[in-house]
Amino acid sequence: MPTFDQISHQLEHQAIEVPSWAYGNSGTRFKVFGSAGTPRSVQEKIADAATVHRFTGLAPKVALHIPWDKVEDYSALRRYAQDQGIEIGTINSNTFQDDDYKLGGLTHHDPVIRQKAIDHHLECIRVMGETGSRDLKIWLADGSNYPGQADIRARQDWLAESLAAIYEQIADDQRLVLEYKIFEPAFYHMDVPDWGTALGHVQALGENATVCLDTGHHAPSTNVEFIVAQLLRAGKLGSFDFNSRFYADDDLIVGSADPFQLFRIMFEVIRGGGYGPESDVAFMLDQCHNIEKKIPGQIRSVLNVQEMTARALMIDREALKAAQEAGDVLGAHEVFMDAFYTDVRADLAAWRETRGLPAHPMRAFAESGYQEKIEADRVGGTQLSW
Ligand code: RM4
Ligand code: MN
Repeated sequence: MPTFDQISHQLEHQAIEVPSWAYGNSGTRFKVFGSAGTPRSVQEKIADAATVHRFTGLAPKVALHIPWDKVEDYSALRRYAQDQGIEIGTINSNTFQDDDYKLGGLTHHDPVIRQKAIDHHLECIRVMGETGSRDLKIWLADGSNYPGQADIRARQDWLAESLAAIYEQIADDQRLVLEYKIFEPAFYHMDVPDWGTALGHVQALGENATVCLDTGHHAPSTNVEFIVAQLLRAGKLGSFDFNSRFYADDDLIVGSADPFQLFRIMFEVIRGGGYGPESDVAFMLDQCHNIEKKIPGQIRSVLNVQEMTARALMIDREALKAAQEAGDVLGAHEVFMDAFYTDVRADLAAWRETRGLPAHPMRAFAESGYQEKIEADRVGGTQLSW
């Protein structure tokens, strides 16, 4: 097995995009708990995101959500982010909170509503021009609750038309990234429920259209790393929305519910060429911190990704291949598990120090006084993430 020192240079390529909404208050349909220090503006969310980057060196970009992060001057917002030491990443559209979208947005039976939803995406593309963002990520809440309620077939045709109208405005250096989700908020059918549907649509659009894999958006026991392998093989894995789940779309800290799954995903990413300077896969978090503190929650998350990436990089690929080709079932499995069971935390701490970062980012943040400062300063921060 390679040593940590043999793989550590590859960790320099790691860049994770944090979501602006992770810093706002969030909750379940039962309760949103307020928290001290909550950002009162998008600038304060960006400042918190930049703090995660300062303590970890892992999070150079923050993803925004429109209209949650709407401002007058996006060029100024871009400069603000740069002054804080980060860039603005993916722009996420939102067609799930306007009454007009009750029965759908891009897939609505009424062309007037469809056009409204298309126009929202065109606005997002204009925002991207000013923020310097590459990716427009589209997640649709569209679907139906009762059999017979909607023409599920016609809605696919409307979706294809709507997406084509949006894609037309995507510049050569931009991408449209389509996210899928098995259920919720619609319970009978979703218009983009799975990676096959998403892949079909983005393949019809063209080269700059790809799929976003949100790790919380599958049926229980789905083999997510197999989907990773398939999308990479098709050249269509655009981005991840990382989070963990026990039951449905729980949006918990990535790597907390099932670190082994994160390891398996990172292995397929590396195996499939999705990791490193040549890859254009965006590694985003899509999480909510309902009861824990938000900034430490995000720091923990990016560290979890780093840890499982390091372990996945340590798989002895040659030994694995040899065992596979010899038909050595348990030998191959052992090579795989050897890397998974290797504790890299001390090595990572030492490596961080060589790069001028705190060895223990969680501890360093706790001791920095940042949390106390925002709790004292940001009085009245009720900024909801939705
Ligand atoms: C959705 C989906 C999107 C995210 C919103 C907040 O479930 O995962 O990616 O933008 O939540
Ligand atoms: Mn998501």
